[in-house]
Amino acid sequence: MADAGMLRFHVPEPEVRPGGTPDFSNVTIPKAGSVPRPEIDVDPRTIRDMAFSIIRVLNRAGEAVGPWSGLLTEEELLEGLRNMMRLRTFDARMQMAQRQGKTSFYMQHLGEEAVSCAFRKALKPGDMNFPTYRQAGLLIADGYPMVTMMNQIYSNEADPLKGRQLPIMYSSKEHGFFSISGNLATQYIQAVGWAMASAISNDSRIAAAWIGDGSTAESDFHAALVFASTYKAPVILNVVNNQWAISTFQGIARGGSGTFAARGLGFGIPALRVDGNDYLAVHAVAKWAAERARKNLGPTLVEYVTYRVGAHSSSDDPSAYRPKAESDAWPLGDPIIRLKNHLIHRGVWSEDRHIQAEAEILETVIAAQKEAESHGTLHAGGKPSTRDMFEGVYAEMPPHLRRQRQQAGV
Ligand SMILES: Cc1ncc(C[n+]2csc(CCOP(=O)(O)OP(=O)(O)O)c2C)c(N)n1
Ligand SMILES: [Mg+2]
Repeated sequence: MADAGMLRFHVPEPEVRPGGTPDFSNVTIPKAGSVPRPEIDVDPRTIRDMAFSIIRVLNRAGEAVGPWSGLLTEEELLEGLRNMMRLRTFDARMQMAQRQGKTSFYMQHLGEEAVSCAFRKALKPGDMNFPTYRQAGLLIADGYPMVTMMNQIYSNEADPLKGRQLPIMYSSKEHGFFSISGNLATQYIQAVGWAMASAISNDSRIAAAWIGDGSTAESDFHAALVFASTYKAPVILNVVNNQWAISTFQGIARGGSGTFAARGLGFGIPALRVDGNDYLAVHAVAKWAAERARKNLGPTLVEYVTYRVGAHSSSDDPSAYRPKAESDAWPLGDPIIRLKNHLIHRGVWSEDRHIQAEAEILETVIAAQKEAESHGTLHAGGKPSTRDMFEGVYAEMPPHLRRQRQQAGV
């Protein structure tokens, strides 16, 4: 049959599948320091090309270069390194705890530690994040107690959420961490709504919306952009592009747009892409976007270009859909090693101090774990009270729930 007139359906495919050689030659990486830093009140139409570039500060020699560098002190950088190391150690221990049956579920941040740890430092107390399950660094970098996070993961008697949430779905109003929703993308419109409410009530607190590459395919993402751009909401619209949405590669949700950042252009929202494995670049871009929000200049869309080194969750096996060595081939490296090398280059850190810090951090994480486990784990020890199940939803308990509670004898 002649081909003329026959329609074809297009399904984007990843470049390589298991067994193949990883290849990221299609990811264009600009030189560190090469992307300009515009004024925060720049006309978005004049910076459209930034949605297709990548802002980078740390170069391959470990130097911090260009107009986005120089915002953090050495103490702040050392703290950043420690926070990322704490998150990585926490992840490793909790992943192991899941394999030991102490919790039903865990999600790691391996390779993405810079995104949430550095971002947190651009916010002020009272600002509110609407995170996904892959931003625990927002809590860790803000000093939220690890033992409380573990209590939540174990759903034990000290779990502040009383076993009502899936493990890792933390919530802390005091630390600006809105309750995580398992229904992807719902938090994006909530963040914009919260930011609008803050502005309507003449408050000074800003919001940060978080979403993964895959979840931008949800209509909530697009609806959020309409409201954010129309009302110039004081919100930072974050998209964490870690290349994968479980087994689906980012090309499916990205479609033909070129980049996720470019989604903002149709709405007139300034859109930046940043090296998500560069602690300094993430912080500088977050700060730029936060200043815009605080000065009533409206939303900023930020795409963090990173790579999900670990499995999607403890229930996932990535060897079924991507080459095993793909993470080694990722051209933007590892966020902890890159910051470590930078600090060594500056003469304020060393290989020995790094090894010592690793050991100290492991010790404190193990101590927190012991304390959390003394309050119970999934199948052993203390649990939230059955009574908790009935409380915390209604201001006044409806009669049918009161009856059920009486029947349960709690
Ligand atoms: C509305 C909705 N659809 C599907 C799912 C199942 N699901 C959970 S995580 C996930 C992948 C999300 O990928 P991405 O947004 O890229 O975030 P990442 O896990 O890579 O951080 C999917 C499909 C869900 N939880 N909610
Ligand atoms: Mg993803």
